[in-house]
Amino acid sequence: MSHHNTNTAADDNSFHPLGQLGWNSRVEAAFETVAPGSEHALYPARVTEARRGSVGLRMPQHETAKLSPRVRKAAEADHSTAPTSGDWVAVRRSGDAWLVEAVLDRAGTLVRQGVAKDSHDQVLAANIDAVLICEAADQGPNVGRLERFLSLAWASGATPVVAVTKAELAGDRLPEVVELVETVTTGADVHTVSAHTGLGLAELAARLRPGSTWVLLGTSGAGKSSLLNALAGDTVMDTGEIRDDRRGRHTTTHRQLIPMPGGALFLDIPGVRRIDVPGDGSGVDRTFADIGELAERCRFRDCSHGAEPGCAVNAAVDEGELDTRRLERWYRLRREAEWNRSRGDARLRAERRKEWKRNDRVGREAARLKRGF
Ligand SMILES: Nc1nc2c(ncn2[C@@H]2O[C@H](COP(=O)(O)OP(=O)(O)OP(=O)(O)O)[C@@H](O)[C@H]2O)c(=O)[nH]1
Ligand SMILES: [Mg+2]
Ligand SMILES: [Zn+2]
Repeated sequence: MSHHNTNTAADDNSFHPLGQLGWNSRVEAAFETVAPGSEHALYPARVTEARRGSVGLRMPQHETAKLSPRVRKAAEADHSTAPTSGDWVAVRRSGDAWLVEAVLDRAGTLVRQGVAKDSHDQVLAANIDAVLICEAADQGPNVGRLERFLSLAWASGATPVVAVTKAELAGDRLPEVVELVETVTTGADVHTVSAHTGLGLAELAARLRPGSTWVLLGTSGAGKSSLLNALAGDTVMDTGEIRDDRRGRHTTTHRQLIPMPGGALFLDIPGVRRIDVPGDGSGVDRTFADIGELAERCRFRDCSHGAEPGCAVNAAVDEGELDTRRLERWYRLRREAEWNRSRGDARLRAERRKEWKRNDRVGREAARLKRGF
């Protein structure tokens, strides 16, 4: 069993008014870095949903806040700095409205790589402790997709947990499905659940510690919202019939942070179809830790697992311990992570160039004004 380590007994926040929302000493310290220097009285709040130019908050009562000009401008320049679900923010009163003055330092962010040429990464969720990856038992499983979700989750810094959902629909195939899932989930616990029959719910619920923040990840129709409702014992999210996963067919349409009866928080997000592995390859490395361990036993430090003698990776393939298809997917995801990193670097370079040009222009303008012509 792997466990995330926030909110230990030494960090008991159940007495704090924001404790129900995941307030802890780390967040408190982050708040202390912005609060004292401000000319306004600032209050901490947690973002439950992000909208255009505003956010839904809990502090702990429900409020809506607009973004201050500074936060808005920063978000326009780099969308990944915009307050997102799960973020802790500092707000102030302005007339009869609330204004977000600062987004506090984040821990554990689920980041989706920008897919368009010049697009920024999208922060799907901030300050998360665990990622619950949902894969329906009756549709596969799709191991390649699971590996992508796992790479994304590991890169977030949070603990991935896998839920094989709709277990009762797999019938006799269930053991086979779970076994297949377990061949690709090195280091992550797998729970077999059914929102309809209640299978495995108590075991999963036992892992949801008060004040911890979980995010649900899976394709549309994987049963994320249904699982959430079943764990809550109540309808907290709408669920929908499975459609053919075309555009605009998602039942959950926006991200929302939902407190659960046991004190954990869940972020339900719309199904994700396309997962680009993050340029930071650490997520891929963790996902394929089994192959990484083999590679350490290769005779040569820089073994390419090609035709070299003493290659432990190839030996494992020969002995039937490692599936060549998994090995190929590892190569592919590593290449993709590298490509995404270089693309991110290229975008950063282009932006920096733009910034220099702008500064240049501003400098020339200032010099011109000084000269008086
Ligand atoms: N038989 C069975 N059906 C389930 C189970 N869990 C969910 N479903 C069905 O699967 C469909 C999709 O479920 P949702 O919970 O809406 O899926 P979702 O992952 O939230 O989908 P999006 O919000 O579109 O991302 C619904 O018709 C559910 O009734 C289950 O345990 N058993
Ligand atoms: Mg949903
Ligand atoms: Zn090798």
